Amino acid sequence: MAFNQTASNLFSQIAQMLELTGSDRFRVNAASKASRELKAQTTDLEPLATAEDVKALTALEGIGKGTATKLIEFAQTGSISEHKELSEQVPQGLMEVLSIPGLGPKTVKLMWDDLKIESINDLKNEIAKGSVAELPRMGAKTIENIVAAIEFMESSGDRLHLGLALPVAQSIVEHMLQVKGTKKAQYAGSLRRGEETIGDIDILIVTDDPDHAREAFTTMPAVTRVLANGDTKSSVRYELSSASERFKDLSTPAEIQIDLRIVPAESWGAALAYFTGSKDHNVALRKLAIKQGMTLNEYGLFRNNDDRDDPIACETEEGIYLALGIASVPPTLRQDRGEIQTEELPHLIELSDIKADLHTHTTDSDGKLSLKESATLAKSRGFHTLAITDHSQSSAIANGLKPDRLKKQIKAVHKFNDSFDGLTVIAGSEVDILVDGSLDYDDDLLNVLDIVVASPHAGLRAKPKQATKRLLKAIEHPSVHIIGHPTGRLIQRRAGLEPDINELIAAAIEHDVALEINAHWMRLDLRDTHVRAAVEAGCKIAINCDVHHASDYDNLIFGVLTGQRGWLTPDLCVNAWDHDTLHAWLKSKR
Ligand code: DGT
Ligand code: CA
Ligand code: CA
Ligand code: ZN
Repeated sequence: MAFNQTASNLFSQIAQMLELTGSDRFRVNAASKASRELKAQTTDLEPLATAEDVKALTALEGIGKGTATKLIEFAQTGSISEHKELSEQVPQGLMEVLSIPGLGPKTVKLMWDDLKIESINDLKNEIAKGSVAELPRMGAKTIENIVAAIEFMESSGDRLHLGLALPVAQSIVEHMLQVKGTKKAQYAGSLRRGEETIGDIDILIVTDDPDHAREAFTTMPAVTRVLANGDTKSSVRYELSSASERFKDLSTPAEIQIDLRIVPAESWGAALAYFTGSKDHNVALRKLAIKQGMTLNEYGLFRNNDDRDDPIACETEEGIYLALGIASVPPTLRQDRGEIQTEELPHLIELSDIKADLHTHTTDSDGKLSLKESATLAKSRGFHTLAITDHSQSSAIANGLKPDRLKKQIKAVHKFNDSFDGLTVIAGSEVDILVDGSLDYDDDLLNVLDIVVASPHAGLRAKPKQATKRLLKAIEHPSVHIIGHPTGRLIQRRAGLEPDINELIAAAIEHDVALEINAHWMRLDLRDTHVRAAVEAGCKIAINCDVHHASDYDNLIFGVLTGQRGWLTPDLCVNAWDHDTLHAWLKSKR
């Protein structure tokens, strides 16, 4: 449902820009309400908007005639004219100023009006001059916080989160495939390897009409600058519709570089292998080739002394691995971490193996989906089990459930499950692991839940030793099935806990607890290297979407890619087990 999400982001930006340009309250509120409503929709609005079906759109809760018209415009033209017009009035740099945590539109407008601040750089200069301190409600502490936030944003680099890069790459591949003459198009690089952040997007194509391809690539609406446009390679800067409101305080670049390479049809496999990398994997492969009297490059694998026009393998990646005498290495394993030396590579987990989500929120805490909406989505994905795990009582901001509310919810979930066919819905909790390692409900209550996911949420700056102790205590608790996002890190934003991961893995095996890969692209925690250690030790792993919004179910792929990078096989992943195996494990802890 990328359409809903992107449209929601556009409306959120419209609201912000209206506010910055001094529009009236009514228009601002209408745009930000539209943004929220779009995000909350459980139906994909793209087909309706494409079909110009105003009636069907306005029949949905929260969508009025005005929003419907703009959605249709967005489906047809890829943009909304109101958004475009406002973008001409509001400097892009000012939107970046607005993305600094702790700065709201009112203050930013004042900075723009009174101090002519139009970028983060301007803001830094004005703070240094002392003029920001003279604005109303600007205490020393507030300014200190702004400076710290800017420093953090600048230090977290300009790599893009996997979950933000993938849809961009997919849409460009689709765009290029539609250009006359294109025979093949595929993204390569770190993105194809499923890395958690992406430096730039690499796209390879085969085409009969290179001029046309270059033209189509360099004139995409989001291109802000053409960096290179040669015979075989074009590079552009590409503007991202900035991260959604939900991730307002997430540091993400405003633009990313995209490289397009036009490769000869006959060396497609060799080029794909070369540009997928990783560099270390390529180096190791080339060494292996040299040892066998061969040369490997982006045009093919050649026997030394042979005719350079007559490669041994070059059309497919598999052909190259085969000719080198090793197993074909899936892109996610190309890290030079033993994949070339391992005779039989594992049968990696795939998206289609996942049959359950065991960590999801509903409107009872901070989720946006009702029990029924979430169950319907889970069922439509072919899942056999869905666990409802709302927040526990200490998570006040997340509207965590007090014991009474939880008891009522358990009954409601069980009753719902009896009436809902084709999916088993179970009652659980994402219970806070408190700072001392104890859990946020008493043992009797935990023990009547069908599933307990225990996660750290607060106190994430603890020292490593204390973090280990805290998490070990939760693992040892007899009612706990899964440790949710074990470190609590947020990629490029918060380091999170740094426990001794090997100790956690050993304890998880001893107490038959699964460690979670949280599939949200902002978390991906456990990270790939932790998964690898867990898998080598034989520890159970869960891959959960931590669903709050309908679109969160789409994050599953990022969890699966992270699992693959950790050599995860379906037998160790509890979400890939069949219904009876999973439920027998859940019950074994009761
Ligand atoms: P990124 O963009 O920083 O997230 O990481 P990659 O891996 O996508 O790196 P990138 O975009 O610089 O290059 C794409 C691939 O091309 C890389 O994974 C391997 C290949 N490649 C690029 N430069 C070299 C090189 O100097 N030597 C070798 N062996 N391979 C290279
Ligand atoms: Ca790259
Ligand atoms: Ca590149
Ligand atoms: Zn959660």
